[in-house]
Amino acid sequence: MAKNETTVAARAAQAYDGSEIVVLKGLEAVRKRPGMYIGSTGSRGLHHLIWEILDNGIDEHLAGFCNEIELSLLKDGGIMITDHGRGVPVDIHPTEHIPTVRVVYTILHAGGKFGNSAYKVSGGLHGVGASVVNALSSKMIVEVRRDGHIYHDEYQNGGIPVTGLVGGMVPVVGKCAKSDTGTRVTFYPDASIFDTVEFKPEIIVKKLKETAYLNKGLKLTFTDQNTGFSQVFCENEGIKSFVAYLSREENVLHPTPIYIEGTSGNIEVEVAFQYNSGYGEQINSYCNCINVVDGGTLVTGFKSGLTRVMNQYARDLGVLKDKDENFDGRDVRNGIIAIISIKHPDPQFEGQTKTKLGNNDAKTAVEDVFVSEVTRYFDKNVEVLKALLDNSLKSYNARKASDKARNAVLKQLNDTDTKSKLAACTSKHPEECEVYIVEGDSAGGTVKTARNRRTQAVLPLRGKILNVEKTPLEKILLNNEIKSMIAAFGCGIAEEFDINKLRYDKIIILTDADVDGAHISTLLLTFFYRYMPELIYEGKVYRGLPPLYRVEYESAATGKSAKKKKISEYLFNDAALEKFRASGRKIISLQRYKGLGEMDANQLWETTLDPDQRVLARVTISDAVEADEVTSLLMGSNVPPRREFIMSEAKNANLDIT
Ligand code: 0RA
Repeated sequence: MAKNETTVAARAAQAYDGSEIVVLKGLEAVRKRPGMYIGSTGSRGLHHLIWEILDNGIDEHLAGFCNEIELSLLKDGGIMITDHGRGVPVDIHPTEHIPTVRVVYTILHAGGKFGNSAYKVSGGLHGVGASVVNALSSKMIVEVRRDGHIYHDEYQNGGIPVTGLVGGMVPVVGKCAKSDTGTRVTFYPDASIFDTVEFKPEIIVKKLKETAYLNKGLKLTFTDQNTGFSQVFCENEGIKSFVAYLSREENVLHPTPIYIEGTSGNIEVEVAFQYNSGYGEQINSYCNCINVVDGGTLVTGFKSGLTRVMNQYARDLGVLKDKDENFDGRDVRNGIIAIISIKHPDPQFEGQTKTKLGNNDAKTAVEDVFVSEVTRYFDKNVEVLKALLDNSLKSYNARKASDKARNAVLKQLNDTDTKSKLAACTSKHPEECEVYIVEGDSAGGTVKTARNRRTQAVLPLRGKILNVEKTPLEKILLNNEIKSMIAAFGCGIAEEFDINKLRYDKIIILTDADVDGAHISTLLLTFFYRYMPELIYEGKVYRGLPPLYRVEYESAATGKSAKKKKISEYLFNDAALEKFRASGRKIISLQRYKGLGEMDANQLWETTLDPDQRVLARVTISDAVEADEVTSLLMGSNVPPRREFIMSEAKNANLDIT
């Protein structure tokens, strides 16, 4: 029997009342398959227990009855969560005939949505309820304050009640002021179920910070009794402050985030957003305080509302003229940081990871509330509106300019002279053709002489290629090296890229085996990865590996009369050279190639071009990602890591020469 499988009968024997067997069966199901209810029995699942109890308090807040929740990590490993809501009802439940509080904490799916419909919304991702937490705890204590009484109920070993009822009711253990109401739940996760039962303060703090932003005015206090650490989270401006926080390092285009709220049907909608001078967009969305990572209908509603409003104003104010096209979504969202938060009575989460909202009414609700409220805002704050329209217009103009530049360049690429540097191959069958991209004209010249003209094309690049990081596409397209690559490959770039038009089966990068060569190859990979990623996904890009050394040695004499022969061999790295030296063969000469240019055509053919002998390394996605990161590091504004990188590379460079 598995460690957490105690039989229902054995557990029932611990209960004081045999009629509870049905309840125990429900809780037993949770203990048998905890993953189905809380996702995992690891640290994530463990913390899910806290969120489940916390959500009940938040629901009470959403219903308008609770402004304060406290969480304390106890010295004995337990956690105590106290809300100052109305207190879970303790009366006898109409159908279960036991105290309602006991129903909530022992009957599966009783959760917070039982009984009356005070609960419009439930926050739990799985909405599994407090009984699941009880089922997975070795001990749970519930203390309810209502009507001046303090009620107590306690459970052990996965939800088995150990408190005797008094006249059918949970016992009163103390008195309090009538105004002092609320629910306190203390529980101890079952160590025989979880891989770890250690709560992590930093995980809790992160959650509470987010929860405070999403529930404006709710005061959340965290205390870790093990360390004495304590922190209060309360955001009176909710997601408006969240956006201000996310924009804190940005150069904002208007002083405070714009905040929108409203209700449509039974869906509550809140949106906060602020623009900055950066590019791109960041939109975070929440449904019932759950981060819907993949967005979905609530984000679609926001986007279409924003695009509609901005285009309408742009026409009304003449920012866009009759002849102009509309702003597209990217224009109006350029530089935005936004939070969308809705409360929905019946959220449907879709997709494999259940991280996308599917409800169509959420789209309509967000769009309607957003459009009507943001219109009111803009009508009163015309200066902000003008700044944002100007921002959209800049993006629109840049987009048009880059479309124009790109089209011009792509058109020009069909002219033969841009291909002039390319030594084409004669075959027109892509499946047998390959193109060598070679560093420098001199190496290029040797490769041209050495190659198989029928199937091997050569494209020499002069010096270093443009770093595409942070260079707009229209500038990139003016770069000659890049132009000749696009022209040679024949398959376009960026959105127009079409791998079916690729003229070669292999694109082989051939650089010297030194720091400069590595740099060029990094820049090339970054360019491919950003603008022609399919080349890498489809495994079309390779690195040629030229040898580092050529050794001549005497063959071992075979038989008396055998003459010793001079034999030569290529070695591709220092390790191979070490191994060769260790073999004890007599070296007649050792040549180190400092670059491709030092090889004659014959040697180059043998070592680097001949498909039967050469060594090629296919470039993988992770090679490309790494190149991209290195490039960002070298270009980024973050100076310290950049310096560090160059220093460590310099060290490598030195090692290389010795
Ligand atoms: C339903 C009705 C009432 C309170 C609650 C649920 C409630 C549940 C939980 C769970 C944790 N904390 C809670 N606080 C309140 C009250 C009904 C009434 O007072 O009339």
